[in-house]
Amino acid sequence: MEKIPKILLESLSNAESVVVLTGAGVSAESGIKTFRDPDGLWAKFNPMELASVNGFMSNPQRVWEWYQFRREVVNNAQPNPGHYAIAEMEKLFPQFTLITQNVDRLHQRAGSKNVLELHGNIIENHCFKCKEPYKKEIDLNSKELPICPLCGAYIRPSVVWFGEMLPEYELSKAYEVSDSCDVFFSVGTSAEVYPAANLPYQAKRNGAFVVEVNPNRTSFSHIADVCLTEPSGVILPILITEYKEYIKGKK
Ligand code: BJW
Ligand code: ZN
Repeated sequence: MEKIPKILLESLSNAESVVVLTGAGVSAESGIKTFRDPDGLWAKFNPMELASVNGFMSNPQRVWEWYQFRREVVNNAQPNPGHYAIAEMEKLFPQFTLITQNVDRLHQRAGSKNVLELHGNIIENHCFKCKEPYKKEIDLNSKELPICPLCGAYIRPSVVWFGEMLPEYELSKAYEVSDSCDVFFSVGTSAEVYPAANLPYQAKRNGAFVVEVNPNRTSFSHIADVCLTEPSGVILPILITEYKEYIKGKK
């Protein structure tokens, strides 16, 4: 029995441009904790202490160690079928953009090429003060907080913390593709953090067919044209299979 509504398959078959926005839920099946689920990171850790400029300034060592711990988790994780399905989508449509809030680089490891990282990533680092990229390899077993060779300030992970601006190019490109796409997917995100949470609304306002992939309802669910309420690692591979069958049947 088919699990994907026909109307979605039909919209995809007519689509010139498809956009996928992802959040932490996509990596949940890889064993990486989300932020706002009951067992998520923010249930155990204070975001203002660990993911803000003030948090870093008041205890840089603690923040650095927390990111070292998260890097180790990511290093030991593997992309899951949801990541691979999204990487395959890139090959199925004339224009495809993946906008991710995720900082774990699992999309790229699954083969996604056209990726806009809205919140940076935890793999790279730069100087807290002069912003110069820090290229030396980081020993994941070391707790030592590196110092910038140029200005002597602390090195920080290249993520976007609360209160910080998102990278300009990525954000403007994300708005541009969301404004003009035919089908927009919001996958594994609670859609609570701005400005990323504006993008599905933006797409909807501009006439896109909007799909939410999330086992739980979000504040955005009532706006979506279709809600696929299963884990992304389960439903996205099914979507790909059913879409290919649908296209074959249309020829
Ligand atoms: C599954 C699943 C499965 C589970 N399959 N799905 C009021 C006061 C102060 C600030 C603000 C304010 N109003 C707005 C702001 C701005 C603030 C903001 O939005 N705050 C809100 C929380 C209210 N935004 C910012 O500060 C941003 N900058 C900015 O706006 O600059 C201008 C400005 C400055 C100052 C004031 C106002 C404007 C920056 C945001 C940076 C976010 N950074 C983080 C941390 C990154 C680094 C790190 O990882 O350490 O990014 S926070 C965290 O949330 C992370 C994520 O990318 C982001 C989004 O979370 P996501 O991905 O949606 O995860 P969850 O956990 O929320 O949801 C997971 C979902 O998956 C759930 O729905 C599950 O159901 C689902 N799921 N299993 C599919 N198998
Ligand atoms: Zn520096």
